[in-house]
Amino acid sequence: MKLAAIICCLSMFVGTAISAAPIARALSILHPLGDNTVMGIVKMVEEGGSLHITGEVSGLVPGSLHGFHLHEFGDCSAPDGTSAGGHYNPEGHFHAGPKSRIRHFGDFGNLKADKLGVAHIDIVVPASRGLSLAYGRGLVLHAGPDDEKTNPSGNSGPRIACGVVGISKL
Ligand SMILES: [Cu+2]
Ligand SMILES: [Zn+2]
Repeated sequence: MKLAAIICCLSMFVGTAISAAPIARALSILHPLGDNTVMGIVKMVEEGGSLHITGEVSGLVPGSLHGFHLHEFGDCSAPDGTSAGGHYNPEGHFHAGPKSRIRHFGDFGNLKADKLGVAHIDIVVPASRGLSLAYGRGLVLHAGPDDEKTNPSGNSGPRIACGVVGISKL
């Protein structure tokens, strides 16, 4: 009985120690969907109530704009990316742009390709609920621009690249 009590207390201590370690960085490799050749690497860091999203996506039409979101599921298995589900929206808000506090958690706005067809990502979004919500979900890039107002997804068209968000050390 005494031993059981010790093991119980010990496991509680270990459990507390593990959950106390904050995980504040994420990485996602975007893979092309269907016939696209779009590829990318995206990093996310939690910085005092915001998410800072950086990275690069290549294989885009020069000068083009593309809706970019965190979707509910980290499942990019469907050829058209629909297995990733809709925009991740734990608070039940309407679709909006990345600057809005009232938006889908996953509304990251648009990526713009440069003249070489490469989008350089540098987005800061308010994130009152932390990055831990993003792990294991799916990042999706769309063929068209996100108008940042039309529900449920900003009218940004088919999905052209998808990646799962993982815990990162760097
Ligand atoms: Cu999307
Ligand atoms: Zn949305």
